[in-house]
Amino acid sequence: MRELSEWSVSDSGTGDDEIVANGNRLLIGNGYLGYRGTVEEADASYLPACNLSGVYDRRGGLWREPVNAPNGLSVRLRATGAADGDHPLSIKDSSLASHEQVLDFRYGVHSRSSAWRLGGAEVRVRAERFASLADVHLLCLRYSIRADLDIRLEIRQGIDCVLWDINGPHLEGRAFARDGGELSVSCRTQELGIPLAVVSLSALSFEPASEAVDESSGHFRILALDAKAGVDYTLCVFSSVYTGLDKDGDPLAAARASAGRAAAEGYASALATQKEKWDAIWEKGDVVIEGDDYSRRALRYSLYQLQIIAPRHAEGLSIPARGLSGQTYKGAIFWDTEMFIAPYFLHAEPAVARNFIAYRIATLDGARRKAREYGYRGAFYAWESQETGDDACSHFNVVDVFTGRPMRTYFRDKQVHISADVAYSIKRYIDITGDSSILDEGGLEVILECARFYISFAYYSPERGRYEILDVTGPDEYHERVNNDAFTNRMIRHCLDAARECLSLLGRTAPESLERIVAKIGFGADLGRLEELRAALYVPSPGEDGVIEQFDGYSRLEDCGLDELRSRALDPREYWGGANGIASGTRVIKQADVVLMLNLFGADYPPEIKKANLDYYEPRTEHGSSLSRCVYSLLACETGDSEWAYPFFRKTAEIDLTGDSKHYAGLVYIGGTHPAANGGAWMAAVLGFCGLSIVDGKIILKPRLPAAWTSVSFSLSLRNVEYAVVVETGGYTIREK
Ligand code: IFM
Repeated sequence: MRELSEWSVSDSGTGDDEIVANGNRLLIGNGYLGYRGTVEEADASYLPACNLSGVYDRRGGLWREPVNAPNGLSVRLRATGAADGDHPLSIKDSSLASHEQVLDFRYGVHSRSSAWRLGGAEVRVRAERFASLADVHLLCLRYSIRADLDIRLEIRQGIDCVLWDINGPHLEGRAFARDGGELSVSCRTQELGIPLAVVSLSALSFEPASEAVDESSGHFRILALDAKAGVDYTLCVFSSVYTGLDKDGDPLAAARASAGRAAAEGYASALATQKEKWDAIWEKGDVVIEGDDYSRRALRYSLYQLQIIAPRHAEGLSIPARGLSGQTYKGAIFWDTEMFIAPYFLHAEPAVARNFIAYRIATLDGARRKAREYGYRGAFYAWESQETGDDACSHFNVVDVFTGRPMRTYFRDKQVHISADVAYSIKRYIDITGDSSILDEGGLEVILECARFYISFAYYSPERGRYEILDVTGPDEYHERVNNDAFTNRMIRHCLDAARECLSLLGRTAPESLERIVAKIGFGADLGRLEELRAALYVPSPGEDGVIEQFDGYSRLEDCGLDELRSRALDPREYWGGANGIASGTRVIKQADVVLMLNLFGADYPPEIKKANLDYYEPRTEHGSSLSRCVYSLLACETGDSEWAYPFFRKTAEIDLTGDSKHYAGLVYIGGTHPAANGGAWMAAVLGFCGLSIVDGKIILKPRLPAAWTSVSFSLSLRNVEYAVVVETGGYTIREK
């Protein structure tokens, strides 16, 4: 049973599916690591993970994916002297009498309370943990045991090295060390030999009857405890993770120092600091919806999911499509970050949005390599980008449910809009923050290289006297290899405009920098081509009925309804796109496409065009991607239909609470958290219902709240000034904080 309260979500499920869902739902993290919401006794079958940001590994010929660190918060309890024999006290054991896990999403604290009935005795465990914001390497756990009769227990506490990996194992060369209550594991990744160390330092409130060490599947202390009825026995565990990518010297020494500092400070004090840090985060990042408790809670929970993966600790890191909830989607960064996640941070904490751009600047060479690989110039960003910017997306990215064979997919080579998405996010950052220094720090180079990619990609049709964009895949991934995808063409036009505007902006503010950058990448020869392409690039416009055809020939496809299409599916996991997908020959689309374009370039289109396309495309949209519903919600707000938009917002905001989303693309597991939808929920609430936009540094609000909401309050960080904004049905107030 799941319950959502003001600042917490709880669940008492113990079935296999519920355990996996809670791993995502009750995730804690701090941008450096994500720690799944599993119980302390979890073995690999519970899919536990301490997922590290920006650390990747490849084993053999398998997909490259992020590394899960050995689990330094492992605690397993065993009743060794119960009347009815030995019992492992796990939530899967038949002696379990009650169980509940709670995530406090105000302070990022996961807790659990579980009781087991063993003959006449009840043993209860209460545990609480958090991923420190003060020291991002650190996880802190307080674990207490109480029995109502005297009972002998065995506690196995330490670092579990048997991990849940999708394409692992990734760590080798394990070495253990021990110093009293401090256990450590040092190892390295297989592919690049990156050193990694985990320390687990425990402080006990009791004297164990005996103590031993177990090194079979990790590094553990085995503590015998003669528990007396009614007495609390507590372990505080401080676990620290460092890798060779951290700039702190030897990972083991750094992890020992970090855990040692925390142990000296103590759990209670570390928790108090954690709360102060979270208060500061919410001061900038909170959004409070009044009048509708469920929406307020679900939106805050979505923002929590974004905050726990925000990379604040290092320059040049971004956010993967499944956050830090595991290795799904290869831990890769998609367009999700630029188009769905960045807007929240751009308005609440622009420094984080700047870091996403720093990541794209740092990976520009990877994008250049990809362009060259396909015979183009400039920068073709990876569809699935890891630490170097090389594309982790395979040409066979979905496994067919019927044959078990990998299917040729075209996400990697045809979703060319990705480079324009990157350029879009840089331009938007400059427009909103007014901070154009990013141009001189690599931003202009990125935009110009993206423009150059399109210069070399576009095809000039002498017959039609225009440039066309052929053989691409738009956001709607069910229709591959199409011509003149409206979204893609419009995004490319924006990229060319961004290049021209940023060239002239830097020319005004720092002419020497401009000269240096243009000379460095030899863009002088492309300036004329840029103008030519911009002047003659074809962007599809609305037909007589106001509808913009998604791509050439879309309207000639079978117009079968969604229900009819669903009835044709033979397997609930089958992939609807690709060469033989059931959607490919129809007008059913996977996710918002033209409608997204109308949102991004709203000023170009009158309201009746927006409405016509909303009405046309929504019934034909599967919303098979978590990126879809928020986009419809946004456009419906603009066309004045907030009530229609409202359920789309709710579905988006609750996605990681309910766990209601696709878990498979063909046979490939795609479960985890959904940062793009979390960001989409913010967009729908603040950009959609509140009608926020920033024009020339000025805050514009056009309130159109749904009937259930009485107000929305949020902070806005604009050009180094913090504002408190309150939007109500009939008006708004803006105050400098
Ligand atoms: O980027 C998205 C894509 O648009 C749809 N499939 C999932 C990807 C990752 O979220």
